[in-house]
Amino acid sequence: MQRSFARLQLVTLLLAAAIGTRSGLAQSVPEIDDAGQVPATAQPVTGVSVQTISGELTDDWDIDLFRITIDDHENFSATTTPGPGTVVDSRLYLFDANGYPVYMNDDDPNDPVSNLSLLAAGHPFGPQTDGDYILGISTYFAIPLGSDNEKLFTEPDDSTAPDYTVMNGPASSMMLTAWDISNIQTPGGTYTITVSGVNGALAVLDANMQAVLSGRSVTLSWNSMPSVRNLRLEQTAKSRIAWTSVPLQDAGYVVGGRHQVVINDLDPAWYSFRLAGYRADGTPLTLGEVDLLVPANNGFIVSDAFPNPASSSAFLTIASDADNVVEVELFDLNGRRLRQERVTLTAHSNSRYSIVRAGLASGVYVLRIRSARFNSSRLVTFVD
Ligand SMILES: [Ca+2]
Ligand SMILES: [Ca+2]
Ligand SMILES: [Ca+2]
Repeated sequence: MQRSFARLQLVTLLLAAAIGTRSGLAQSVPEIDDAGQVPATAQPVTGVSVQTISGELTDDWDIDLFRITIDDHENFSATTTPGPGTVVDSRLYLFDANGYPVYMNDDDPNDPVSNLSLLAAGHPFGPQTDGDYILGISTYFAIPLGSDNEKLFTEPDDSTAPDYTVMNGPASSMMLTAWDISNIQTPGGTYTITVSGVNGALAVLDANMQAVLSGRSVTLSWNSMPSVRNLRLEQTAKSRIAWTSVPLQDAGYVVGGRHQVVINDLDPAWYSFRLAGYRADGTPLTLGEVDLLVPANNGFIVSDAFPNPASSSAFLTIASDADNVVEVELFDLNGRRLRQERVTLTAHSNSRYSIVRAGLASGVYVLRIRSARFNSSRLVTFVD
């Protein structure tokens, strides 16, 4: 018991330390093992207020990519800084979350002698929105390539009198799939990338979630959200309060394309589906939400009357999978029709039908809701 308690205390302390770090202290993020060189293997940078990212290009041809969240794109910058063992000639690259080129730089225009690099803030080639990006570093001079084997960025080496101190914009509409390392001329080494605008705060992410209904099966699809952890799907029938959670396979690191999941045998009802997850630093995210009517075989849904019993009025909700007109009739228990009304329905939207007591004695009444292909009834009780 004593040992367990001590361990618990340690865990608590570590948690407190982690939370303390998250609540504002600037962070130094180390490379773990070896950061990958394609979007699918980029190392996620966790935490907020990231100030530096440090690691090592272990070989001349090592390339390291990091997933970062830029929450202040106008002030985003990244620069390699000198230190013992630092790589002697670096290049820095920024790609969007899917690996499309944003901008790159070889030599810092403010310090071209160092051969270190700067992705300058406020540059027209720089990031135009907050969100998730991939920051890359290599030696001079690896060349990022698209799936067509073409260069992703304009290259200073393309000109006869190359200026290595410019910011280079995209030269391709492809995303990063490989690197040309045949021209690398400088050895690897350690690096420290100092960044600004990388605070890891919540950026709006939209997974473009969509639902397609077939019978009583729904296919839900959404864009990959590479930086999202513990992705889960939640669903609720509209009439219920509780959301039930369906854990999904962690979609982290998957890039490009769309994910999809099929949910079968849904009971006829109104549903909301919600895609949720967590940012790497633990911030909860809602990535998409979609409403869906799963109609009964006849294409209609009619709720029970509510409240029931009622004192002065009740209502029911009618929905259809197509534009429709239904007839709503009210009978007493002797089968006498007391009211008759036509209700116009718009496809995939709820129509609320009110049953006003006005003049009805207390007792049980039958509501019949019908159209050419539908006939259903509900009971409503009025009490004094
Ligand atoms: Ca490395
Ligand atoms: Ca690497
Ligand atoms: Ca350089």
